[in-house]
Amino acid sequence: MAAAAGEVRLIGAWPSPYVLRPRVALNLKGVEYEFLEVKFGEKSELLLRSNPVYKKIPVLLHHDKPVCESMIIVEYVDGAWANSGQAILPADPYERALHRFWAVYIDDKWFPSMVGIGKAETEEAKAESAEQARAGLKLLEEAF
Ligand SMILES: N[C@@H](CCC(=O)N[C@@H](CS)C(=O)NCC(=O)O)C(=O)O
Repeated sequence: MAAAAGEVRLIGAWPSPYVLRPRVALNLKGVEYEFLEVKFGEKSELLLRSNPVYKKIPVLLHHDKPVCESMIIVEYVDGAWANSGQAILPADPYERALHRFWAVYIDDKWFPSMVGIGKAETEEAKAESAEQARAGLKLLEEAF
């Protein structure tokens, strides 16, 4: 869906998995947007103004109004462009709750174990994080 220049902008960095969420959502909806690439960890003036609480990417700017937090952005995109592309979240409240639950699980449990592999200072700690990540993936496979 063609958007007027500057109507939809996304502040992000390409390697961030959190930034991928709104990018996938915007693509599924066919919404054109401007990608405002920042360096990983860089706090641009626009980022600080748009997300003063967490100071994190991604931030969606729709008509200059900021929307923060990747899953909140996905839900916003789903609602704001409800009539274009495919629905992202299920309409049924229970199914929606289940989708939100697993998104929170990925953020709170699974992703930290992935990060833990890279940050581990001993082989033992690395193996422990890898095992947690594997178990988390198995759980996700079973859930879906
Ligand atoms: N809960 C946030 C997490 C976002 C997040 O952690 N973003 C990272 C990039 S992957 C960030 O901006 N890190 C910079 C920092 O922590 O200062 C979301 O889902 O959007």
